[in-house]
Amino acid sequence: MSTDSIALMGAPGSPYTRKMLAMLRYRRIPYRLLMSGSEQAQRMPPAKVGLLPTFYFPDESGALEAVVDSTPIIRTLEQMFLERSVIPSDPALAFIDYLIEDYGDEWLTKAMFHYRWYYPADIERAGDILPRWRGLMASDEELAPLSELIRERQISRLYVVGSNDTTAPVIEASYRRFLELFSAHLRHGPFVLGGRPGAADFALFGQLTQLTAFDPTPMALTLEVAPQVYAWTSVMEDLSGLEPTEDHWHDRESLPDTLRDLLTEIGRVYVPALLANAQAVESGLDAVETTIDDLPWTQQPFPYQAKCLQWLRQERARLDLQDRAFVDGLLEGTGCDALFTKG
Ligand SMILES: N[C@@H](CCC(=O)N[C@@H](CS)C(=O)NCC(=O)O)C(=O)O
Repeated sequence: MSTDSIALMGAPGSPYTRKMLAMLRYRRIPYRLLMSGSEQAQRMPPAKVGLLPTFYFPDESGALEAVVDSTPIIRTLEQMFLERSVIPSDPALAFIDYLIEDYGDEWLTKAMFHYRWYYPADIERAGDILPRWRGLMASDEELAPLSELIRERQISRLYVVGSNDTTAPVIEASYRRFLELFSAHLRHGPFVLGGRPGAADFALFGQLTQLTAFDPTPMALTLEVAPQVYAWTSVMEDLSGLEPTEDHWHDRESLPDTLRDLLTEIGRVYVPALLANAQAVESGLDAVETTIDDLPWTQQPFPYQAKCLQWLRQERARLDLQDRAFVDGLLEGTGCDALFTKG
């Protein structure tokens, strides 16, 4: 077993797996993907929390240790490999990149999971294909019970992302707006923060691999509303040929207005959900009750996302006064400023 490549376990239907694979390709970091459920994957050390992707890094003794959570893993890989960084060198833009990465990982994923397990056509497709990724030689008879199992399990987990009849209109309207805003923003890119991709691009890409190219309902919507985003997603799959330079990042003094529009969308939907969730977790409530877009929003409290809010605040607190003033100026009036003024 070669040790000079990074080992990870994942699956094609896992948006965070796709996020990290595209990032590894772009950074030309040698890796080997162990398909979730495969014999090879089962021989690897288990992670404390069973999440996809799971990475395996050697500890001091050289033994492999299982590690999960793509955002801190990206930062670990930035320490291990110095070329082709996905973190903007301007600390203020690095914070904006972090905020948009978090939006992709924690809000856009609500649309991804919602569309997949809410509509019959999508439930049918996902239930049919997901077990095939683990059983390429299995017969349809063998796969049928697995399909049923996966459908039941995932539909019963819709509450984790807060997808229900009350929140469906909020999630769907926000996805449609994201498509329109991101389409417009790409014309000033072709990436979120300029001519080279950041962690934010890979986070958005991860969820879009499913929303644009697998689940039939959002796929049709994306092609209708934002063919640009459909095309962008397929290009992001492999950026190993790009030759990024420092100048490819946007200059903070000439950021396109479309970036502010995107931040305003984040402030409109993700921020109120994040703040209400943290409040509910802190107060030990059974439910998060708030309004988003003047519409009711209700979901079960999600402790992991309460941590996401803390990490966002820590990232901003790490900025020096000048960079923080710049970030606060950029976020003022977008709704994202509430992250640091409320609660
Ligand atoms: N914050 C984690 C999220 C990873 C995650 O939730 N992965 C999904 C698959 S895309 C998963 O493993 N879900 C648990 C399950 O389905 O049991 C990351 O960024 O890596």
